[in-house]
Amino acid sequence: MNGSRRLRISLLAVTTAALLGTGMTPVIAAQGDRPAPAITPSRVESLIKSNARALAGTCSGGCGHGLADAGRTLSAMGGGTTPDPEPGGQVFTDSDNWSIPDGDGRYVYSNVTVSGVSGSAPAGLRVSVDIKHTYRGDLKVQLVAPDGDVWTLKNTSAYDSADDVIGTYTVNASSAPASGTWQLRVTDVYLGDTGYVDSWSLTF
Ligand SMILES: [Ca+2]
Ligand SMILES: [Ca+2]
Repeated sequence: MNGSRRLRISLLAVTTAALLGTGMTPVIAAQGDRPAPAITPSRVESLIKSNARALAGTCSGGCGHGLADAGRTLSAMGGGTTPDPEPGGQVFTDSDNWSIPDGDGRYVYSNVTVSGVSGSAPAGLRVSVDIKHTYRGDLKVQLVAPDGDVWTLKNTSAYDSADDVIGTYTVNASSAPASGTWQLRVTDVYLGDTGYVDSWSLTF
């Protein structure tokens, strides 16, 4: 992706468009992953004016610069007219509940079938996990790829007595194909406290 196109520009006062001639200043805020020093308030103002469209009809007291045109102004700034979408996009989820066997060495598996994603899985595959449990240190949580690759998302920890495993892990899964059956597998290594996989998802 072109760096400059990552610039996300929000037009906050498009509705004040017709007010250009009244002395009010529409606000255009620039946000982005990198500073955009070229976009200064005065340049924005100038671009709004030079890209404005004429107001229809007549205005008592004058029409000012006219109607601000967000699209034309953003194009003139070198930005897109549509913000880039958030990274990633396709989410595959299993939200069925799966009880985790307690302290007997067995795993529970929850499957997510990915289809329609060609090639390899991303280097930044996001794995969101929601496991309800009364002592999360009991749990070892792993991701299994369609080709059998395994990544450990979380290991057991005898002293981690907090509840639940809720979070998002990032896995370099580029060694695995994207499409196929992915598994979250969870084991509980200490008897007593119990829980279940509430849901989990993969974001490609
Ligand atoms: Ca347990
Ligand atoms: Ca659930």
